[in-house]
Amino acid sequence: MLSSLFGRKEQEEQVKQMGRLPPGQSLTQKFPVLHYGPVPPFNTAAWDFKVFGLVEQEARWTWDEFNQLPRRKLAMDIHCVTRWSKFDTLWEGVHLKDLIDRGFIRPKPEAKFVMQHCEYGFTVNVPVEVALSDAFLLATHYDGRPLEPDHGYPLRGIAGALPSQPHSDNDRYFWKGGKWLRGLEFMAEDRPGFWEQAGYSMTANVWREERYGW
Ligand SMILES: Nc1nc2c(c(=O)[nH]1)N[C@H]1C(S)=C(S)[C@@H](COP(=O)(O)O)O[C@H]1N2
Ligand SMILES: [Mo]
Repeated sequence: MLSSLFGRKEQEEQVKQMGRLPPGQSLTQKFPVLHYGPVPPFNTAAWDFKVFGLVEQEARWTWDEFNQLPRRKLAMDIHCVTRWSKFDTLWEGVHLKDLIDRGFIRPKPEAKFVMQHCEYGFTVNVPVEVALSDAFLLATHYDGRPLEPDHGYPLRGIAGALPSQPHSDNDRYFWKGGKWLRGLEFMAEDRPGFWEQAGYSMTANVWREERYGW
């Protein structure tokens, strides 16, 4: 953990020396909010989560059912394409690999990409390896509390880097986690999501600084 006794600049120097500050990023102690469009309301009774596309069997969970799935806690460094990074953020939620290992989801062998489907039709694409990596989570909690509405309540994808393992090939910019997540579609071919259609990178690797363009 970075000592909060230090100021922003000192903390940034620390993570830089640890190899955790990607090129072109700077450390923030705040938690900026970034998204397109309004914050959707959450209706417990109407909410569901769907897994579809290239899976042996489609799945659908209500909010109550989703909360019975196996859970994990995860510390993450998150890196926004707008150049702020936030370190040692703590998340809790459901990990896709646990769902697959326990047979809740069975992707077909030809599934190579996952599209996250969010409220209001927002989408974001990642390769299956990223979605199944340790640095990706379907998060319901941040810092021990349910997500704030602005940050994706009740469920969002989290993409980032593991503090203990910087420089993995699976480390993505933070936009690769969709807020207000409602479903996952397994796909054989890659498809651009919302920001990718607007010119952001399909791959979004933070260490290779893949910000814009395909
Ligand atoms: N549904 C939805 N999710 C989204 C976005 C969005 O516009 N809509 N923007 C992405 C972008 S560009 C970023 S940087 C992060 C920001 O998450 P935050 O607001 O919690 O910092 O959410 C990502 N997830
Ligand atoms: Mo972003």
